[in-house]
Amino acid sequence: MEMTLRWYGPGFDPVSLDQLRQIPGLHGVITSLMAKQPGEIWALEEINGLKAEVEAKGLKIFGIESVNISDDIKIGNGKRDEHIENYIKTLENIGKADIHMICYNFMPVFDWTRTDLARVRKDNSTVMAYNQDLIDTIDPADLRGSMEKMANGFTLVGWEPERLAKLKELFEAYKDVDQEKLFNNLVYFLEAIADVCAKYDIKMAIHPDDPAWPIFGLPRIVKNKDDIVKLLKAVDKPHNGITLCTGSLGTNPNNDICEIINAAKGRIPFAHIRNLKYNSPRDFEEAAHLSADGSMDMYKIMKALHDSGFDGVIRPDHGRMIWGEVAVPGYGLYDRALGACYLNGLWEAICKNEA
Ligand code: CS2
Ligand code: MN
Repeated sequence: MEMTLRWYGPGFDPVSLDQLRQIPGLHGVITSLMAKQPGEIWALEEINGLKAEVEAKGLKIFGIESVNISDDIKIGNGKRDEHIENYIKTLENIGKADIHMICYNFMPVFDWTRTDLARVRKDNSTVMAYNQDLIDTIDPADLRGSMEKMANGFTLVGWEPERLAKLKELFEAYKDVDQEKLFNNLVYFLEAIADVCAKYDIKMAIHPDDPAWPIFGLPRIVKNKDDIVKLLKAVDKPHNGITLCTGSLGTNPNNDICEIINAAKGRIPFAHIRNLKYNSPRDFEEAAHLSADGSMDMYKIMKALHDSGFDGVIRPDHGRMIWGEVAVPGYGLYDRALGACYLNGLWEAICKNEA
């Protein structure tokens, strides 16, 4: 298992590699070329430039999160095949740069969705939160505006201004895309990239839906164990894997994370481990990674991962904003560093207890 943290890259992340490299047990990062638009080719030089920056600090790139999938590929229209061709060229270059894991998502329009990016807790730290009543009443365009206002001036992944400036057209473009069509488009994409992934030993790790149910009438197809098993069977090839994101799948308390781990055994190259707290069936908020701070049992999850033979990459996912830090919401240094150390501690205890 390799413990990593996400680093948004130069110019996009107030957290530095110099800070990350001082987290004990951290040997690398998950990163991306944040300025690239979905559908563009990533040149080998650009990837090697990012790699050189990370390696100059004694760290390694253990994966890319993300090479985003264009809406044309998700909808299955217009430039789909051109964008898939470009994606294949990008995968070739990522493979040539000796990087072998990509986290991506197939959520229509929005990536993870929250209604509050800085809900104040009793300890005066802040967390991201979700309230279904608000989602049921807010216009998506207003949600976009409020997310941008709460984002501390940072670009939120999946909420890129360029893409969401065309929000009305996007919803129009997806109007005939139901779950089945979205799923078939995902299979089409995964089959098209199978050869290049085999050639360069690249594992694609699809990120689950967050929250794990359809929102604004948009279909979502990576919500639970059945969805995941169906996808892994539909393209039963080594490159087709999942990102086990406990905080995304965990938004639905009916999702048994340990059961999902066992159902996807051997097909989990990447895991986002984070905790959350259910306030009601229609309201949840994020939490510190420590089990007792939220509603999830992080020991049980890490044990299930270990016992499933997991040998992939882990990163602590969204943390609280603590100690007055201002950073990309969910991606402050301090609480993710605390999370990385806690998760490493759990892992060490599980491994030594097995010995
Ligand atoms: C991330 C996702 O911040 C997060 O919740 O886990 O945005 C993830 O990076 C994307 O869905 C992957 O494409
Ligand atoms: Mn995640």
